[in-house]
Amino acid sequence: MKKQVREFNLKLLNTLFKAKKSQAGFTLNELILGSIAGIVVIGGTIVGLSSLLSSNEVAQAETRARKETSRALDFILSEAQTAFSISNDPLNDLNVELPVLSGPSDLEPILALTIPGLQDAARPTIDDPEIIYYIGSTPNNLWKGPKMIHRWGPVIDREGQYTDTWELVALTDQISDDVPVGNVSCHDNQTEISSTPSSGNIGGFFACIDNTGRIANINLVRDVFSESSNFSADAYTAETVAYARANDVPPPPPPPPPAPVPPVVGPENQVFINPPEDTPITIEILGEAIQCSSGNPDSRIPVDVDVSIRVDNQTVLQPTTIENGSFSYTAPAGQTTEIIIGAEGFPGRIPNPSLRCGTNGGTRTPARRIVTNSTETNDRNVISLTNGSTAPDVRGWGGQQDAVEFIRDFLTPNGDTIILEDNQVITLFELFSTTPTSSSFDLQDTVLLLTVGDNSNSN
Ligand SMILES: [Ca+2]
Repeated sequence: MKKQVREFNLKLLNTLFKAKKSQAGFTLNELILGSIAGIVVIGGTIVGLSSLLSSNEVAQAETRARKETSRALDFILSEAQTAFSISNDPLNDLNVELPVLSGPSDLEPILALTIPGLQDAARPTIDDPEIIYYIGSTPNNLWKGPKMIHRWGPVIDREGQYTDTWELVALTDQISDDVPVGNVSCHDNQTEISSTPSSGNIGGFFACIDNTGRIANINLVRDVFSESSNFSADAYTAETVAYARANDVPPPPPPPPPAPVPPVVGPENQVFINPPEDTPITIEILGEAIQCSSGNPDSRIPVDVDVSIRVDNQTVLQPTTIENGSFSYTAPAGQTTEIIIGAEGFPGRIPNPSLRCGTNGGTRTPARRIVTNSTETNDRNVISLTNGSTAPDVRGWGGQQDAVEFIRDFLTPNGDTIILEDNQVITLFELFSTTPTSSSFDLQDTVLLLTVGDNSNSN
């Protein structure tokens, strides 16, 4: 019995010893193997994490490329679709020479849009200057290359309206410069517009424009790389088709300046007009010659000329003396304006009292007042001349110039006939005699030119 107990104790001790021995640590081999396995596991984790971050960065860059490309294409498309035409030869086919721009020196025009009605305040004589989209280098390192799109055109204000200030503006960057020439395939009836090839590549902004200048396939190839530029992915390519306003009726040209409104000479030589829009009237004194004594210019009688105006038979301007030789008034649209001229000599104003006639107790009335709405004398004492009228053939009294001398600028070369614009009337006054056969009846006591409307290019 004691022996059995002893053997049992030995087994137990042996077992305990083995167990204790196994809990004491790993063998060297176990440690080496364990270390290698650990490195593999950790390393795998790092590689996996890095790959995850990198693909996330690629995805972000691709998303950004897609957004930027679509934003730029949308803008170009919306502008191209308001154009009347898209040039298929933008280097040679513009209304104007390519503008000299203070941008990158390698700008090449790809799209030139004609949008009617645009104006560049800096080039006021150019009709319909084209908006031009260029491909070129970046202007500074705020933009990423290798190429970018620049827009030359009118600044758009906050309300989305074109202004008349034109600028070169960087539109979008990261445009590729290594699109193989063979990647562009325009149709037969299209012209390829792209940058000058270099090593068999063109820039990533190019177009195929149909020969009518109405349809443009616009292509944009944008490089995709991360912020840190430590990788690049496949370039992002997008294409859109712009239709110029092919079937639209062109807007009407601006209305021509209104034709001169022909005045109508009334029965007493007053002038009537009824203009379709507010119209200026100008009266100019061409000359006066009336005097008390034959052959003595010092006895010249001062004359006052006055104007009164009636609109639709209501007096709107009481007789108003013309100062400094001319008078102007704006006749209102759609109403009949009657222009009445009065003329009267004042012998009492002759500087030398001994040369004055008729006023201080004299029996004559040497200078009567003539008004062009009176029936009293106007069949004789006022003459109105219009284009084609026969020139008056009367001599000046007492050494004065003949009537035609006052209107020499408005005569045919032979002096027989009057040349005037249709909106002009010359009015001649005789202020002394009422007898046309009298030698003192010389029809140049006052000579006036009336013009309706603006006649800046008339003679
Ligand atoms: Ca005279």
